[in-house]
Amino acid sequence: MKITAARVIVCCPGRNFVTLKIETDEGLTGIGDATLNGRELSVVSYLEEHVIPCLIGRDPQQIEDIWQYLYKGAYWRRGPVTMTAIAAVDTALWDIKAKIAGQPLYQLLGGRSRTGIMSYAHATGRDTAETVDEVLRHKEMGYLAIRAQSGIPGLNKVYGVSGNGRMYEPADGPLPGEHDWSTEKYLRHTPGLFQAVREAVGPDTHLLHDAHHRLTPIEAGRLGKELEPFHLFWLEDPTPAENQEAFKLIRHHTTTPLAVGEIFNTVWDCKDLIEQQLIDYIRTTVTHAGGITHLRVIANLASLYQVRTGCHGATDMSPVCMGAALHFDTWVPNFGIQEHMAHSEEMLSVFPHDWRFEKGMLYCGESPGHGVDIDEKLAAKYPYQRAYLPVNRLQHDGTLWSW
Ligand code: KDG
Ligand code: MG
Repeated sequence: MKITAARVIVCCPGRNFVTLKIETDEGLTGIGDATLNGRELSVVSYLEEHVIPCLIGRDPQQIEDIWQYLYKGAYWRRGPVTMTAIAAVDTALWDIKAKIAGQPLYQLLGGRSRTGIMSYAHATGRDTAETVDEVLRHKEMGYLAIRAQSGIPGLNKVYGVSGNGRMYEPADGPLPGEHDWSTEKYLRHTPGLFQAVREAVGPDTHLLHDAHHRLTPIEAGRLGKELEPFHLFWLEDPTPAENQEAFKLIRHHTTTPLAVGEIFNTVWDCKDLIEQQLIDYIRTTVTHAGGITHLRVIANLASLYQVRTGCHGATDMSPVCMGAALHFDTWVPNFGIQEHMAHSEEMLSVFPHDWRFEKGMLYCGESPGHGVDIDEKLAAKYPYQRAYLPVNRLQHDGTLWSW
């Protein structure tokens, strides 16, 4: 079998998605998600100019060799653009391999390890009362785990809060929006938010929170400690993780479980965090961490240290990523949880899929491959629109801060 063509499809059914489609001489095709929020066309160019010419004529079944060829063969290793491009190829090739076998993808990974995938929802409100209502609404929907984020008194725009009652979508354009930030205000507000949420929701629902890289290690230690009475499932991205050592300081101060990794792209980004047991959940997912092939390397390392997976599942990865991630989650022995920030109906209509959501659980389908396709005619009706993630500035003096 040979790869005869590969094409990149860019569409914007409410937000931008980049999809790679690989075709073979035997008529089988596979697709992979190549969406890198706010930097979409850099991956398109990487694929079209540098990757696709190297794929033509290769045997699509040699997934590992193609992965190594694209990773080691480029000389320039790692980085979000490279690894997202490799991930798209890898996902499409696993899709093809599973279709050749006539099996759902999870069967090729080692088979089913669980009946369904526990997912967590996003509950957000402009203030504590609204967030509590949203948490209760998601509990009603059957979610066993819910992430709570709320507006902060005195701040205009805050990560995770839509403010207009619509679905939260941080990417807007044509230039980056500006948010303001005050760690003091955030730290004053957040323990009270979780006290109210825990009181309302009861002891059984798992609660999560995303600090979105804004705290210093010692501030993160303080927050983790103050949240301990409310028994969080995890505190996510408490501090930027370029310096993996930083997590030692947080660990010394709190038993609140920590989750990191949605912006990591290889195992090297989390090697020390995992080996030194500085985190509890690793958030890498298929699209940004080199596909199924490399995600498996990360999960296997994590399994040695009782670190569990918590795949990133925001809407800026397409339903193709979700499909592939659910097959991975169905197999991976050290599964923790899967993020589920539901796509809109418009987004889902462009990507016919067989995965489903039912009462807080996600289920991959049983059709051969990863079970997600792209309706190219419909996709063509939604042309690309440039959109940026916002930037963040300290409220009191405008210093640029992590968003
Ligand atoms: O593109 C950025 C989003 O993926 C990110 O802000 C979402 O932090 C996020 C999360 O936990 O889903
Ligand atoms: Mg996050």
